[in-house]
Amino acid sequence: MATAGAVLLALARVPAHGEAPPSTSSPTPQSCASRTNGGETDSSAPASQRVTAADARVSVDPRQWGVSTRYIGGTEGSSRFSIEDLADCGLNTLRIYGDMSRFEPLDDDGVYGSPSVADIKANPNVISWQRWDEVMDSPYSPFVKGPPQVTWRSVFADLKRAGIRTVISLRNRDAPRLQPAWSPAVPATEADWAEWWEYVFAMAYWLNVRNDYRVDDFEVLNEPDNSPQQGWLGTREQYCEMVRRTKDALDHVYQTYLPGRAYHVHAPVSSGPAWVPGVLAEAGDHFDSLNVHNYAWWDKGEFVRLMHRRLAESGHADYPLWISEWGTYDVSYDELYMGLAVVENLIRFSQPGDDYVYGSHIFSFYDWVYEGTSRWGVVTAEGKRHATYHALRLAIRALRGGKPTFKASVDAPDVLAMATKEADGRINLLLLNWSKTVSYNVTADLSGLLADGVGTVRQFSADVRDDVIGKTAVVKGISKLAAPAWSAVLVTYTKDG
Ligand SMILES: [Ca+2]
Repeated sequence: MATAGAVLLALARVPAHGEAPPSTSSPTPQSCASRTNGGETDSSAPASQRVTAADARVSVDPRQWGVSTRYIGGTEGSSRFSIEDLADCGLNTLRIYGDMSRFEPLDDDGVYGSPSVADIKANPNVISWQRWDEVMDSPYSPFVKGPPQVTWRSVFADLKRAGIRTVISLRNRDAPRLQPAWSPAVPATEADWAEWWEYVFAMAYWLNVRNDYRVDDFEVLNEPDNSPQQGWLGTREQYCEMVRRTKDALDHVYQTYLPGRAYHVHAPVSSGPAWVPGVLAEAGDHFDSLNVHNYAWWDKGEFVRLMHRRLAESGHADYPLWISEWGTYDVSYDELYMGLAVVENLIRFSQPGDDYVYGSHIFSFYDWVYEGTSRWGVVTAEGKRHATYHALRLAIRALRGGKPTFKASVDAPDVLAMATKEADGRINLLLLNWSKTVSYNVTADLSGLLADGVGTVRQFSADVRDDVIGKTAVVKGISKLAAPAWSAVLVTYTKDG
């Protein structure tokens, strides 16, 4: 039996995400911002002299377009956990790797293949809950610099208290070490399946029946198509059986102990689109949320639209789409243009129809620190908040939570805009100026939504990090504001009086 310290050491060396960079390298910001029409300028001149001014007009359609993306969040990092960061940023979802190496590093009763599904159904206390309590009361891990008082239990409790929806990725083997060794890489025998069924049952039961942490979203594995890097060594067909067995265990927990409570099975959690049609065809009725990863942050929604087409083709058009890893791990989140790219993607996620994304997790919210190398997180291991943190927070203010959206047409191809409405009637106008060389003087026509009022202006740019920079009036529906080169601007309007 390993000591707790040995277990922690082992866990600390296991990244839940793989080491390989995306197969497609990131483009330069210039190619990303293909809308830029600022023209060629003398690049030898100081930046401040290269920016020119132009006028732009934004017209907001007062008819509701749709609702904004519901959930905006991050995948955990290996280096830190602070509920203050998550709450300050405004995340309302966090994705956690629910690896067996973390929660059942050793077979909890020491008898392989036991307890059986029938045993558990007859009496859930055949599971050694004392062992599960010990794991959940141990420090959150893999954990490089965190305080020991942050335990799995405190993480789940903090997330619930903060209203953050936890999505947990259930995984039999982690990556790239394929641990724990006692768990089969690909379940095949009834004993193998009994252990997996017990694991799924125990996670859901411990989180929601034995305790009340409200973790109701379960991913079946992480990037099973990315083999062997992400731990799954089976075929797509074997993965589909994994989905069916996982759902069966979750169905039993919720139907028996939490009748009427909603829960969600996410699949295929793939690294790309290849497995999506097959998994939808073979196991599409055994999950209810399409969950995929996409690191092509420059693709202008192409991947998301493909996923909606696949859902429609398989007869599952009503399934919510989650992108449980997106962003970059070869560009620093401290780059201004990554912040702008995050705003652009979240605006696109909030567009209706085939552009819509129900929930998303940036990879990774915190740095990955793995054997001396660091991946770029939105927040560093030391708690430094990169530029993208502030861009994300600005976008979250406007877009989080399924707010009514309003289409905003812009006559400048560099500028993307969208309006949303708060429950209390305030109107948000979010603008993104992708031009590095043109600063826009924007005339926004909000007349269908608001006659007279005042707007509080926030900005994200080279000089401003989601700070309030002033106010602007709305007079007869018209509001004037500035969108500097390479900026995102959020104006929140209230009616006079
Ligand atoms: Ca066992």
